[in-house]
Amino acid sequence: MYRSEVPLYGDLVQLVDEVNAGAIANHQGFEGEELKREMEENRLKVERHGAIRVGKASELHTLRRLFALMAMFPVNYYDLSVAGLPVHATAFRPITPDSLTINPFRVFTSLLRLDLITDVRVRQIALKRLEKREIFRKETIALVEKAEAQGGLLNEEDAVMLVQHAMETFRWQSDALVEKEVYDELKEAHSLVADVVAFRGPHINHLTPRTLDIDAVQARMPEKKIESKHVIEGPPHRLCPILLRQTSFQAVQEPIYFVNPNSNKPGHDHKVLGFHRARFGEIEQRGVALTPEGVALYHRLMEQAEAELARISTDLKFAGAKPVDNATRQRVLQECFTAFPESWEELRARRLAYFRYVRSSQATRRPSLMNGNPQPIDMLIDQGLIRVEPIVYEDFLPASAAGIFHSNLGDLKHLQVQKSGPDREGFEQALGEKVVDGDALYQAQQLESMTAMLESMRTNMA
Ligand code: OOG
Ligand code: NI
Repeated sequence: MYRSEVPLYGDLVQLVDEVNAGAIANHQGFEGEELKREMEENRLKVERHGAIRVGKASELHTLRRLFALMAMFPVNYYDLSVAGLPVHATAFRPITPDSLTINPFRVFTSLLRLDLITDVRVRQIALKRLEKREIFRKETIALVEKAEAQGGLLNEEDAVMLVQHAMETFRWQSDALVEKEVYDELKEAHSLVADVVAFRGPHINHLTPRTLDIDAVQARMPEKKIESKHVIEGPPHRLCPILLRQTSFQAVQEPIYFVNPNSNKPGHDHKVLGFHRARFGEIEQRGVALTPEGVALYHRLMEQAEAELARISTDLKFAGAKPVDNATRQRVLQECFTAFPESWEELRARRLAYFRYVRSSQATRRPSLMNGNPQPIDMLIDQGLIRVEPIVYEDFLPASAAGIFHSNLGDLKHLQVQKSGPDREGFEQALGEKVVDGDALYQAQQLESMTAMLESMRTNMA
């Protein structure tokens, strides 16, 4: 659906597939772990995330119930008000290793926070328009209720129907919910308010394929006539990739048809033509999930880099030059991140990242990388009896998300957003459930792999 709606997205996916095929061909492999590699390549072929924005609590609540039927659960709370955006968000995604391997589809879902809009009139218009809006088909609601009554299950026929009806909620609808004057007024307050309130549904605003080499894709975008966002968000290139790096292409301008207040008078067209920018493309490269210690080190180094970049940017402005370009940004980040370990073994030994522990098929002795006080498990790794595999970071980074939002909302000159801090409680109340803690999931995955591995060693010895 999205590919036919936004053809440029299809071009981007093609570019990503080309780059990924090259990266896989050059890959040295995981010590003969063919099966695992194959699984990861299959995952990579289908791996996407999308994003939607909803306007009211009941919409988020129904989305939660709908996604739960697809084994997608809200993970983490993201407060975007710190970046001047009147939304908070979560990401619906699979949470078990098995379902992540089949298809790790995630939907970054934002809820509008009208309480942060300072203009009382705009707030009231938005409330009134949203109140009457219904983004789900009645068939969707009926099937969700049916499934819930059957313990979360549907027969095949109903399941197919549910997907078909539910999909319509996310489709682009060029017929606006409001008149042009209302759209203009909402947009003046904040483009995000217009994007949510002026439409009949929460159109998917981007779908993001995962690449193994984001620098290559960014460099090759002009080849496909794709105008990329100017810098890559997140950490720099690393030999052992960490967390998440993202870049996007600019939103496309699309026609929309506003409600015509004079349409019942003779001689007036039914609709009023206008334009809106909402839908864009994005790519991402995912690395290892970091422990709280790793995340703290990441933030410390990012802060250092941002301070240095701010200094360079001021100098450039002074000299009348353009803003900091991607090459400069990456160079500064690289310099700051020399303080971040760049081998899996060190990341593991210093407990900065999460790993899966697996028994090795053949023990291969190798020189010890340990110093200090190695634990028994470290010695087994040293002796090659245990192998470790990085656990992929499956979530998002608020600072990068804010950068992506901003690059696609255009110039926010008339920013009227209160900085009132997060409202996790309000979000969870709307959701009807607490969000899952992403960190706890990685920790559990690491621990479970360790337990299973030790258990298998014990049975083997007995
Ligand atoms: C969501 C932006 C956040 C990401 O990848 O961080 C996001 C939006 O623009 O609605 O998708
Ligand atoms: Ni995204």
